[in-house]
Amino acid sequence: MRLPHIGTPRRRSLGSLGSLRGGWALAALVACLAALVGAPSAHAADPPLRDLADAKGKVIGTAVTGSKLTGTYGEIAGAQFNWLTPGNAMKWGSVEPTRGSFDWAEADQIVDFAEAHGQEVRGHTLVWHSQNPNWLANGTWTPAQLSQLMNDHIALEVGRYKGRVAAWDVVNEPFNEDGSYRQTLWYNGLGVDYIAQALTAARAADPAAELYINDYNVEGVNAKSTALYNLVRDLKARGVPIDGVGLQAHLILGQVPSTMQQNIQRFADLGLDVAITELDIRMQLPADSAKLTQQAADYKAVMNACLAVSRCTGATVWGFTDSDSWIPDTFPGQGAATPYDENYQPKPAYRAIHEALGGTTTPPTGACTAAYSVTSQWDTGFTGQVRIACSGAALSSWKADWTFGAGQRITQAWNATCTQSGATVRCSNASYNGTVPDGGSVTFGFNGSWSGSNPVPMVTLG
Ligand code: 9MR
Repeated sequence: MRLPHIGTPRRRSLGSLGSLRGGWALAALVACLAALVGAPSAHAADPPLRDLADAKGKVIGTAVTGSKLTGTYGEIAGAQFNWLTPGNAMKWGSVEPTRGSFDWAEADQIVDFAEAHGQEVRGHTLVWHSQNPNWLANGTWTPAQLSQLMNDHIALEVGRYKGRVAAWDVVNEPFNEDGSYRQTLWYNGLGVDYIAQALTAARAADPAAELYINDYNVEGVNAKSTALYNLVRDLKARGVPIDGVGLQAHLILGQVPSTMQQNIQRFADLGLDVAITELDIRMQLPADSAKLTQQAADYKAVMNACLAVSRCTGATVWGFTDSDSWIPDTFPGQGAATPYDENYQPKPAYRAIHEALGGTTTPPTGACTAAYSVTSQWDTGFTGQVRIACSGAALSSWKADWTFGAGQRITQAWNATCTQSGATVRCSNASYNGTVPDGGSVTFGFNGSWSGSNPVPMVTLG
């Protein structure tokens, strides 16, 4: 596994109050809730997930959509993760929708973004039964033609990103649930040998890239994972290039397989790396605090199963925000499967990943905290305040930062100097209120504009 670059530490924010749609009464309620929740922000800035993962030599990745890599989505994707996987951009149907006519725009964009942010890329995916272009899926091919098409595709795509994509999901989802081979274009045309052929072609196109077979429902010990185990054991024995297995880990709330660590270990014992490649944990909507707490425990269990095995490279989440998740479209009524909510506020699952990666589990005893509240709200505007309070700690000059989740803009501030760039607001003390003594507090206020919703952000103190 390649070690990701060490990123610049960023501050975290915590918790979520969801989105608020209009109304004075609701605004007052939110003000109370925000005060009660207290938006705890540790005085010392907490490291982002990627710094914790880097320190352990592990992957913390996310699937991304290229068109969304701006604003808050781009900031979080760049700040928190050390690996990116294009969610759809590198699939055959995306890159060659018409035979011989290529569209690399989104894939290039994601690889460029990753490089600009010191991130590695997981290429996904070269040989799959799904999301193939119609011309390929509906064509009639001899085995020789099929083999040529597959080999040429791999040579072209892997070659294009040679040295820039660290690992490839070369073959995706080759098995049925009972461990038999899935009847696909590739299997039906070429037999099981398509897998060895694909791996060999990928190795030739970029000898430095790590080559994986990736599948779902193979997280615990079961018939399907045993079929995968037998396959990769035999490939290795035959000298076919294979570096690892990807366990997708599209999981259901409360159903992390108890044999996950044991399963990871048995692949590792073959001399293979194991990556958690598409982690999400879905629940029946609406989410509530009990479900989110269970989800956090589930995320932690997955992280711990991986971290307990040195050859487990780490985990990639399949979208980091509930606003960019495949679950609601595929499983109607289910969702909330990722570590951030739809307004980019971290959920308990985020904390769980943070803690599993070695982040602090309990807030320091002495701390300064910041509580954001909306004190009044009307059709297009609102007044808000942040109260900074210290207990067992003190501040001599303070900064309070947050990220708006729904396009809000600060128009005016008092008792602080505030600037806004994109969604990011940075405030610092006025000349007369920089000191927050132990046991004391400072409050500053602001007016802002909003539309659609006005969710409460979490404030980070510095
Ligand atoms: O996240 C992807 C979604 O946007 C696509 O509509 C879907 C089509 O099948 O594929 C999703 O990603 C899949 C991944 O490529 C392979 N494992 C299962 C993922 C979820 O379906």
